[in-house]
Amino acid sequence: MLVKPSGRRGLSFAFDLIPIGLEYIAAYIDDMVDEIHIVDMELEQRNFHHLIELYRPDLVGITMSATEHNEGLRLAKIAKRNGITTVVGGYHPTGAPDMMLSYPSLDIVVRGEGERTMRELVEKGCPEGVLGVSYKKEGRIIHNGNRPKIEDLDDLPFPARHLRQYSYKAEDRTTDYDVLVSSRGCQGQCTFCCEPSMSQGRLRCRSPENVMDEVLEMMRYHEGNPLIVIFADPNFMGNPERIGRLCDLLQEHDLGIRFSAMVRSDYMAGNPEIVKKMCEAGIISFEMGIESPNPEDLRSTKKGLTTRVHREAVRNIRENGGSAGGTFVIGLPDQTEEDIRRFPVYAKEIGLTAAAFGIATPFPGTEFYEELDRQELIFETDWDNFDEMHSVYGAEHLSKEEIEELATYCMAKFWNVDTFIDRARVSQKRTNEKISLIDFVRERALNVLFMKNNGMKLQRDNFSHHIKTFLEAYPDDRVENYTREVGVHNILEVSRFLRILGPQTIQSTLTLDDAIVSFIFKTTRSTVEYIRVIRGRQHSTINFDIDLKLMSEPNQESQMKMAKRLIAMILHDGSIKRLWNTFRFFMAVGTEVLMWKLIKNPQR
Ligand code: B12
Ligand code: SF4
Repeated sequence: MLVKPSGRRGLSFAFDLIPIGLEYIAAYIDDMVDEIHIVDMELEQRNFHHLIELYRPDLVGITMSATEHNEGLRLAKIAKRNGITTVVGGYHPTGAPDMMLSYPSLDIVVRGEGERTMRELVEKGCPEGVLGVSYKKEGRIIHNGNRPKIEDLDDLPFPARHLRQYSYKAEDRTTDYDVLVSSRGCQGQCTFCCEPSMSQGRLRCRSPENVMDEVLEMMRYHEGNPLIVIFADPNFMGNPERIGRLCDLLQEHDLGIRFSAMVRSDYMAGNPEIVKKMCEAGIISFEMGIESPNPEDLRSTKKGLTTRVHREAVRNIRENGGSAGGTFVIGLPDQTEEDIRRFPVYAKEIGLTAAAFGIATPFPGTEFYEELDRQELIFETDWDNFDEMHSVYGAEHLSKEEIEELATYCMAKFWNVDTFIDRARVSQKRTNEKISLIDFVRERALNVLFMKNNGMKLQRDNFSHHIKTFLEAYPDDRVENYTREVGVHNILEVSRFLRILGPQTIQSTLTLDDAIVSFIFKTTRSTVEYIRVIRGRQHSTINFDIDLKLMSEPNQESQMKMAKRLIAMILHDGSIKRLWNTFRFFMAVGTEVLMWKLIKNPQR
């Protein structure tokens, strides 16, 4: 029984995480075991005791990242109590085999790539002499030698999707989602990343033909449903010629899949023609480790990039209508508040259309961990918090609370209205179409939900405080300047909406205690003149007030309270003119929703 522990963290609040490593292992040993089951406790409805009873496994293998440490151990204990041998693998156990084996519930750690090691382990029935394994014998920990890497990845069977018991969904929770690994490893040496210890700075690639065969198999598995696929390669563009060939194959088949990939910005900057090809072949969403605008950070983390490269990479992606996403690492030992506040500004300046600001986290096995551990600076003992959203070690100039607040500040400063409009504007280059108002609003609702889930899970105790930080960061002159310049009506399909609505100044005010932020939408019969985000309020013709206190108490009662307040507020300012304006607003929204439904589902 191969198990992925539960515990969504960070990005996996946006979409389900697929335990592709376990599917690779299952495919590799499928022919030599009587039965094999892959259990994903995130999506599993039955409890673990029940599954143990049901499948009665001889061996339980658990995949683990740091944030799955606690939950993984809990499952291992249950397995052990039932007399089952337990094996763990993945980035976290590979980085800390001794620590893992200090737990009585864990018998064996598989370090690095798991396929061949697991096969040999199952074949032999004991860990002795199996390369890539650490285990306990007579109270001592034994580390067998490292297993050489699989040189020809085309030799591997495709991951055992046929054993999947769950339906994995993308951000919208309706579109099918899958993961594809077209290469392993990365030539990079970044001090905070687990890849250097996992793959020793080497990149190994599958042939484009072999990858294409898996794409076709994947299409059959998803029965032609709309599909979003993440290339889980740590460094997808590590061999640009190979990607060029893969794009040719993808274009020949024209399957309509939307792909996203994690790439290094130097490869994106240096290969504009391949970037163009990728966008044409459906690889349209990119995540780059930008890390910092500060050359000193790029040097100390051994990232090996320059800010010139950042800009060129983003330009190449934008020109082709792709989504240019960047991740930043905040809270490095000597960063100051001033340094970090520059991050979201820089992200906008270079033109990123998506950004995430992760808190520097020392994962076992990384150079960063070794250094901080040597200096005894790591104070966090709960592995749940090693999620790049919590500060876990003592930095020089900033406290834990300050760093976590700065992460929220960066998110708010970047993810403002102008960024959302800019994303739509860039994708228009590829589609040549305006985005429907309802699609745009639905996407924003998903973003808000993601931030809310993430925030509430991570900052349970001081969620309100973080909302306040968010509100304080939000007012920004850039929004008005940008929306005046580009004209929102040129990007979103709002002509019918504006005709019904007419000239208005719509104000939506968010409050939390004394923090007040208003969003103002100034419309004419055919244009959105501007969107403005200000502290406080201004004169308006239509007004909506939302008290965020109710949002931080997430229960049905508060939702009811919110609805009642909304109605009271609409009726409160009794002037006939205002009521009429508000009525027009709802008429315009209602018409858009109706038309959207008719277009999406014409037979109704
Ligand atoms: C792709 C990826 C993602 C994708 C996942 C897509 C999916 N699967 O659906 C996305 C973007 C969603 C993601 C999210 C996150 N990720 Co991530 N991600 C990666 C990446 C790039 C590759 C992982 C991968 O798929 N490898 C390919 C597969 C085939 O390998 P594998 O799973 O490791 O399995 C092999 C071996 O490890 C081993 N093995 C694994 N499990 C087991 C179990 C047994 C029993 C055995 C025998 C062997 C074994 O055998 C497998 C086959 O060879 C890595 C590495 C990197 N350089 O960045 C980070 C990495 C795994 N992610 C990391 C982090 C921190 C995160 C986030 C917390 C980031 C965030 N703040 O949001 C979230 C985690 C969400 C969660 N846990 O809830 C860290 C984990 C660090 C750690 N030690 O725990 C890594 C290592 C990056 C880093 N910082 O170095 N991630
Ligand atoms: S470039 Fe990315 S995957 Fe490679 S070592 Fe650096 S952070 Fe890790």
